[in-house]
This record gives sequence, C-alpha cells and structure tokens, in this order.
Amino acid sequence: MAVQRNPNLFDGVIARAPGYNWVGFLGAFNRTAKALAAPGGAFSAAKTALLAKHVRDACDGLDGITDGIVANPAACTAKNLNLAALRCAGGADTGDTCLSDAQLAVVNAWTSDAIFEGSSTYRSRGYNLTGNEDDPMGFGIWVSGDGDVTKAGQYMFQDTTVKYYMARDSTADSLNYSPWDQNQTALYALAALNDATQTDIRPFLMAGGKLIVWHGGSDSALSVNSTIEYMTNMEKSVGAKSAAGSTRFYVAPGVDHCEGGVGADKTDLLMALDQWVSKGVAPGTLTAEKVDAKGAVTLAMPLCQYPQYPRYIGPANSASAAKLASNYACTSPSAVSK
Ligand SMILES: [Ca+2]
Repeated sequence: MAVQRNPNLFDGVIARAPGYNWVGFLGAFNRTAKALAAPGGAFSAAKTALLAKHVRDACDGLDGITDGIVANPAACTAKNLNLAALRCAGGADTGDTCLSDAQLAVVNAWTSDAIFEGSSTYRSRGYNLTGNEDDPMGFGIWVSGDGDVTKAGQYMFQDTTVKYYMARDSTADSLNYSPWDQNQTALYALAALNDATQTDIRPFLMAGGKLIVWHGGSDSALSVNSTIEYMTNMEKSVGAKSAAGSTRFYVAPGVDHCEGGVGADKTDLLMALDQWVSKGVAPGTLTAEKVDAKGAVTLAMPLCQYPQYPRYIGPANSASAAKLASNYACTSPSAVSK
C-alpha cells in the first residue's frame, strides 16, 4: 500500500505475504465458510489429515525429494491429485477414510478462484493443495476450525467484515449473507480503505524504489496465487525491464502464513534490501533456513525467485544431505518432465 499510495515514502519495501486484495480474499473466505457450514461440509482434523496425506502421496516427490514439502506445485496437477479417489462411496460421509460430496465441495471452494462483480480487482485466486493442510498453523486453524468453522481465522475475518463493513449490523449472519457483492457501495468503501491492487507502481520505481515481495508456499490464510497474479500484472504494467531492475519475488515452499510450517521460513530479507538500496547490489537467489527452538539450523535451501523452485539434486536417501542448501538447485517448473 505504501508503494502504491505513497511512492516517495520509502527507498525500499519488503512485502511479506501481502494481504492486498481485501474485497477479493474476504469474499473467498465467506464462500469457503459457507461450504464448510453446509450440511455434511464440516472438516474434522482427521479429514484434513486424510486430504494432506493424499496430496503428499501424489505430489511430494515431484520436486526431487520426499520431504513433506510440495515445492513444485505446478507439477501437482488435478490429474496427479485425482481427488475423486477420496470420495466416499455414494457421496455421504462414511468415516475418516474418505470425503463426502459436501467436503469435496469445500475443497473445490478452497482451490477455485473467487471473482466478484464491481471491479476487475475484486478477486482472489484459488489456493494450492500443498500436503501441509494438516500443519498446526494450516487449514485447521485458518479455514476449517477442525470441525467448527466459527473457530477458524478466515471465518472470523469475514464475519466481522460482514457485520461492520457490509451490513453495518452487528447481528448480521455472515453465513447467510449472499451474494458477497450485493452491496457495491460497501465493497467500494472497503476497497478504497484497504485494497492495494494498483499494479502500475512506476512512480515508486522511477523514484529509485526497490521492492521485495515474499510469500509462503503453504499459506492457508492468503493465497500465494493471488500474489503471483499481482506480480504478473505489475510486471505487465511497468514493463519487464523495470520489474527485473527494481523488484524481486520469492516463494518459500512449505511455509505457512508469514512463518512456520514444514519449510524453511527464515531469510534475512532486510539485509538483502539494504544491500540493494544502499550499495546497488541486487538480490538473486537467497538462502532460507528453518531454525529449531534452540537456534540450530535444521534445514537450509535456496530461496528461489518465482517461478523457480528449489529442486533436490543431492544424493538419494540421505537425511543429512537433504538439510543442505547446496543440494538444491533453483529450477523452472517446465525444466523437468512430469
Ligand atoms: Ca518434496
């Protein structure tokens, strides 16, 4: 928002897991919450674990190593995922080894784009299935509420937004507020206050500003695909040369919202930005680490510039080799056949 609205305020900006499309992502939260609240839609922790394991079984190894991280989501196609194999016989819930039709509808709401009337920017891209849905800071806490959607973070965000922005009625029922784009005046006000969807950031770039954008690959709160969309459109608006000269975009596989998760979540982005702004040293591939409670590094891998991802190229079946950044290479999704 600072880059777009106050382009002379900062010499450099780090935007980490940016929540820039409020109208769009809150509408997506509302849609997913309704699917979870529908009869038979509730997602217990066991159902989430079932889904996560199914995704890992299908896609974990597509990045060169089976380590619990789906680092190459582009290869994790609907065909590879084959979600239909999870369907309970007959479509009704018959236990924790399958998903009912109502639960598969939740997965569809979660992973498909949410597009609303009123502006081309009122949209949120669908979430990737990452195999990390069962992480403690993943799908359960943000989306499903482990069987009670009203306990989930996304429910709470959209519920208070319906009550205090949209309906202006503290008794409004967000799960029966439909459609999301019915109150255009309220959406416009929300966008004017909170959205940061302007893709032409040339005033910032021409003033010498540098921008580093980072997003966790298994963020259950905000879709990494929305950030990918913004950066793609930003590049079109400012031109490829200007974008390459003054902006960087990194995706950290297996990392939750801002931090945590199975992946390597720690990178000194501030040092990278300072070197860039102060000394003109533009960042390339950086290093991401995962650090345990005692401060020991338990995993290191390259932090690659999107669309590249860290592909494992080290020796097979070596837990020690898998922890070393030198055993991964930033790789384009198209470079390896699926
Ligand atoms: Ca993997």
